[in-house]
Amino acid sequence: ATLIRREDYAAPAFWIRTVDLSFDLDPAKTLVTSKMQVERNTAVAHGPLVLHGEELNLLRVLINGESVSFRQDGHLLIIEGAPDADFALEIRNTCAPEKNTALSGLYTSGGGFFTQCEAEGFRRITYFLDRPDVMAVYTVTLRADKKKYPVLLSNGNLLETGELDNGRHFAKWHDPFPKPSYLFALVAADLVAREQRVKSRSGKDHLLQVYVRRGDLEKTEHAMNSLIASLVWDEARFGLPLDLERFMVVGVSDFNMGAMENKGLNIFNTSALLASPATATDADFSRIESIVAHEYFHNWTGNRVTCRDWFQLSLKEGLTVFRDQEFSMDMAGTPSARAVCRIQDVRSLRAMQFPEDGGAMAHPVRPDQYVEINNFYTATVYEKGSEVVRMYQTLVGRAGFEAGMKLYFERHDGQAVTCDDFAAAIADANPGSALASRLDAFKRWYSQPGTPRVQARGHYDAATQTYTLTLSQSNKGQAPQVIPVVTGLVGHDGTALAEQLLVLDAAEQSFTFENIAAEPVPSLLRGFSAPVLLDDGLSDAELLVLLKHDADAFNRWEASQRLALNRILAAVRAGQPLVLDAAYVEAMRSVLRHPELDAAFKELALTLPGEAYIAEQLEVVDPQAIHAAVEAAQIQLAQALREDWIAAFEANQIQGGYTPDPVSAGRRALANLALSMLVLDAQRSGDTVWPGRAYQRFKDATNMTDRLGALAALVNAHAELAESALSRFHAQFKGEPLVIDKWFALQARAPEREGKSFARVKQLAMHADFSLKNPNRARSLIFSLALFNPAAFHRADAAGYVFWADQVLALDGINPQVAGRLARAMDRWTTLAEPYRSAAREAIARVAAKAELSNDVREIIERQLA
Ligand code: HT7
Ligand code: ZN
Repeated sequence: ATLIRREDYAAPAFWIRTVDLSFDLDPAKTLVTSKMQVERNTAVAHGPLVLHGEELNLLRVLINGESVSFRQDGHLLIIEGAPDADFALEIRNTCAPEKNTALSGLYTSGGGFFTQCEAEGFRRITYFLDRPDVMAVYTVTLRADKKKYPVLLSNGNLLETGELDNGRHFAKWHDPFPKPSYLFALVAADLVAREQRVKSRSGKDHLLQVYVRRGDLEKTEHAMNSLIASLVWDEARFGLPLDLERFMVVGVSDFNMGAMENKGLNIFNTSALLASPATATDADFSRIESIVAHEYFHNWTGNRVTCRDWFQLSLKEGLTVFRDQEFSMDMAGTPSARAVCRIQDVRSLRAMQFPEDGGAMAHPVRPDQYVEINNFYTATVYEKGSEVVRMYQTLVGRAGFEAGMKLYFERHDGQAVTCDDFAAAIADANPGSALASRLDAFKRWYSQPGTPRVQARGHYDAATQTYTLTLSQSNKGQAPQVIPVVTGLVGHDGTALAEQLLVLDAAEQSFTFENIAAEPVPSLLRGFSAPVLLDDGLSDAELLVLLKHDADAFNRWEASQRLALNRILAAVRAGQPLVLDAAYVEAMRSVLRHPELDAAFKELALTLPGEAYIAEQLEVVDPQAIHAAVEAAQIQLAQALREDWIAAFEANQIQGGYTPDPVSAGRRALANLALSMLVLDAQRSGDTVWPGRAYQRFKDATNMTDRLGALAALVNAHAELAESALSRFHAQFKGEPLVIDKWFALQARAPEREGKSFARVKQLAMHADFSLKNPNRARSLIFSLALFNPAAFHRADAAGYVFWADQVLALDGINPQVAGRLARAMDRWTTLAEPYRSAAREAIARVAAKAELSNDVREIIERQLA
């Protein structure tokens, strides 16, 4: 395996300007002919033409119509005698789509052909300069059996279709925009489309199409609406129009990630595309909206301006996540619905990215090296990358950021560029801003891994009526970063005294507020203005002031989480059972009873911090102790607030049809939380009424959110009725793979009780519906256990780790990318308490000992053992 280093970047020796590809599609053996116009890069001295190719059968290589000598070295095809003058290169090869279980390159799924080329899948289709800085204009001809594959799609505009011999037909496509090979796509399948014609602000007509399998058409309305909303938003917010007459979206059920932004032909995992009230939850509706938007937004941030090399991945991913988060907030509408979006984004950043930044795979937003680029599609590149973009906006203001984006496109449209180019555009558009004067220091966010720790301590001087805040930062001895700290001062009676953007750019700095009449409570990092761990030293009394009065909804929620976290950590650290105090319980009761707070906010405030986030606060992690403390807190909240849970459940029943709007979704979420608390409490008290009501609601529900919520209440409480509800659910939805995924996931994520959840997962791994070959199914069962159910996974008898090692090895033989992701479940093993730590090391060593591991898994495992 080769280590690729960012500092070794060199421009290619050749450019490929145009590609004429033709495919004779056959599942066993597809013939690919590629005719390219190639020219030497005059900026680079002489060198051979070196093309990438993997798992291909090479048939011929011609230069200007003549055969040419070449050699093959591993995955490289080397032509020493490539001419200096521009030339035509023709390559013919075959590949085997039906054998492609890795789902990278050209593969079959559900009887159709699909492609996935990012990051390096194109080289599994044909030989090419498969790197993002080589941009070409593509013309693509597809030939296939007409009956089996009536729909033939590729990027750009349809030029021609027609009939061929032997029941075959063809379609010819042309994409006028030069693009890197990772944005190439083709689809050949039996699909139907939902179509919509739209007119953009500038008056141009566009055809939008969402292609799916025949029975799924009614589940595409939400995706189409999300696409239209994305189009409108990008033109209004950033002045970025759709540049194509036709924009296609296709669903496929075997897919390694959520979706892919191929130019004009986005390909989606069906889980990120299909939704109906009966089969999808509110969370699914919201995820679909944001992924449809994300892929659409890539058309500018990623496709029109792309990455020079894969180290710059966050240039497109961090920026596009930022854009989809802003879109979701704007779609949510009200200030409190926007805050709910922000809270959800931060919760997931803390659950996924913070552990990554402290673990074996810690890397900067712009990594310095990799073995397998697929391992770097991470929460750091995506979510922390988005936080970095958000900090630009905080530092230059919203209008300043929009001006920066405008300059970025003016300078770089049609180019493959770097994160430095983006930083320069935002700073140059905002001379004199808090960013421009600190640009070099700000860029440490791209190069320094780890989550900075910020400490804040305040001092009030009554004599001078000043409040001095001293902020300090540290990140494993690295240089100080530029940390925007949006700060408010709140009076003990709730009066808003001040709000200011403080920019911390040194190891320690003091900021003084004048004319402060009484000692305030500081509300720091409002809206989570930087991705840091904050120690503000606030007392319970001060947190209660913020919970009640803070004008910043994010920090009100944060106070609720801090109050819970302090109690859970104290119990875990002391090795004592958790006993909730009256002050905390009463604070939670006031939130639940509050006449003005939204249901969505109440649900978030009353949900305890996740076990992964709790683990991040501890030096030595005992997953069972954390789980016991969280469970105790839940049981006590369930009992103490029983009457309030009943009231919340009753008050949040929605009459009438289903709509996934934020207000209704928030009410359903609170009703589901209340129901799960009531069923949990019934397990303690022996009451049968609430389990019975949950079962009834499960049966009668008219949408998946309510049905799954009621089922989860029964399963998570280990109620007796859970078994019959699970069988009923399975029977009812056996024809709906995405719902069966939920059935697997729900059981695999059930809070552990006496080893039952783990035993259930092992049993389900033998279920007739289970298969490791379909990534969604593998994720629903195996990943749910290993990455999302710590107490079921980390067992004193090491059985969880043995199971993990077996599954990683089995998956690696099928799909290395997905296996690499599963391997990550052990990233934080060094912080585990004994006996988990030793057992974990043994399991990792067993995987490492396997001779023929993929690069994907080997890189992760070696980093874990380093
Ligand atoms: N840009 C896309 C990344 C992606 C991907 C990467 C590696 C392997 C398979 C993949 N499928 C999609 C998705 C996105 O960020 O929009
Ligand atoms: Zn993306």
